[in-house]
Amino acid sequence: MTAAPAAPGRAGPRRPRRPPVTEETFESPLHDRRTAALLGVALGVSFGVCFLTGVVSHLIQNPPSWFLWPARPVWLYRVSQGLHVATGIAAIPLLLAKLWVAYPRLWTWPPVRSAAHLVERASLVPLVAGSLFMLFSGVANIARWYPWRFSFPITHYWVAWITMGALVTHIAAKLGTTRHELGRRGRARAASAAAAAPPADGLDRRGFLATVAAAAGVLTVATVGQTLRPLQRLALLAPRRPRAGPQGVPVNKTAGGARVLVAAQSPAYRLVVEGRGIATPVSLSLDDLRAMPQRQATLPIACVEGWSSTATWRGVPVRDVLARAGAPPRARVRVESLQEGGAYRTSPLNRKQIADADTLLAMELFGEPLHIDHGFPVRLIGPNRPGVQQTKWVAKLVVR
Ligand SMILES: Nc1nc2c(c(=O)[nH]1)N[C@H]1C(S)=C(S)[C@@H](COP(=O)(O)O)O[C@H]1N2
Ligand SMILES: [Mo]
Repeated sequence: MTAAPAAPGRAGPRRPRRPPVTEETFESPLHDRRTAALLGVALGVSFGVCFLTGVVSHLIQNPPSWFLWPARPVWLYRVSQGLHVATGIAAIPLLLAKLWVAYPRLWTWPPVRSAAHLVERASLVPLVAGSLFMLFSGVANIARWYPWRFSFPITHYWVAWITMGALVTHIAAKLGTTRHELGRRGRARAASAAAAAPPADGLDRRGFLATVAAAAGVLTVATVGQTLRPLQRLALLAPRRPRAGPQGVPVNKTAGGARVLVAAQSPAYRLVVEGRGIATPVSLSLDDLRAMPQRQATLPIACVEGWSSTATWRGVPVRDVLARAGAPPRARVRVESLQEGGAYRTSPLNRKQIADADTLLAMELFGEPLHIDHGFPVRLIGPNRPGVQQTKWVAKLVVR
């Protein structure tokens, strides 16, 4: 007969009580600090690029007075927003893997060791919730699915700052561990541990990380063709193809959806130029605009949703129309659409964009009159602008 283990409490000496589940309960060798550190670095890079490109996109769309976004190079916004969406998508498998590797640490005992440890643990709440929200809302937005009532751009922007604040706290707290795990001694220790105990079954660290990298790679290759022409045929998971749409260009908002079918096709259509320095508003018919010197430009539409499509446009430079209306030099302009509601019915033009001859009031696309869904009779198209600012069905230029 074996002795029964002493019942804790009444008779035996008091030992610190441990909960039934602790960090040690989780046995997979993949829940280790080195795997977590490697994934953390990959996530830090993708979140960093995603955040910076997101802030740039936000500044372009809500320009403060000190911010003057240039019109050149033509492709800059396309690349920056393509990176924003691609790094966000690639971060999905990285984040899920990181959460799985690190979650046993939630059962760390004792739960709080010091004030710094408390801050570090508390910052996990905004970090994890924020990261999941950012990736989920971003994917829903590019799929044009809005299962919520809040404004996507405003919420996505502010939650990004909260998440980054929590991420900086987290990195500061983990810098020592990461350095150690990825440094020479960490590598040596990991190698000797692997030699001592080769995994009996299942994935080893290398296999696990390769699987996560492959998942990120497949997601990237299956979506990045929405903006990278050579990979277009592989863009099986992308919501848009760069050539699918009327006149070979995707449409984001149709004329019917914008309720401009009647106004856009009315013979009474006039483009009005008014505002600062213009005593009497100038009103130009389509024939007036067609009689002016035309200019052709090959420029992409680069949507915030990550797709882009290059096309050849023809029309009148905005600066020529402003000159004809007698607008003062170095002015700024607000472009207004015939569309009466909706967030994208107006867009700003800064002085660099106006000075660029390729900032056009376009009337033709690939040599044909604009399709009404692409903004007939007149749309704005300018170099290095986000798609949301390429205003369709232009009715008015307001000089400011
Ligand atoms: N008036 C108006 N213009 C608009 C929009 C809109 O909703 N209303 N959407 C913008 C967005 S988000 C994009 S990406 C481009 C797309 O242009 P396209 O439909 O010709 O491809 O149009 C822009 N111009
Ligand atoms: Mo867009």
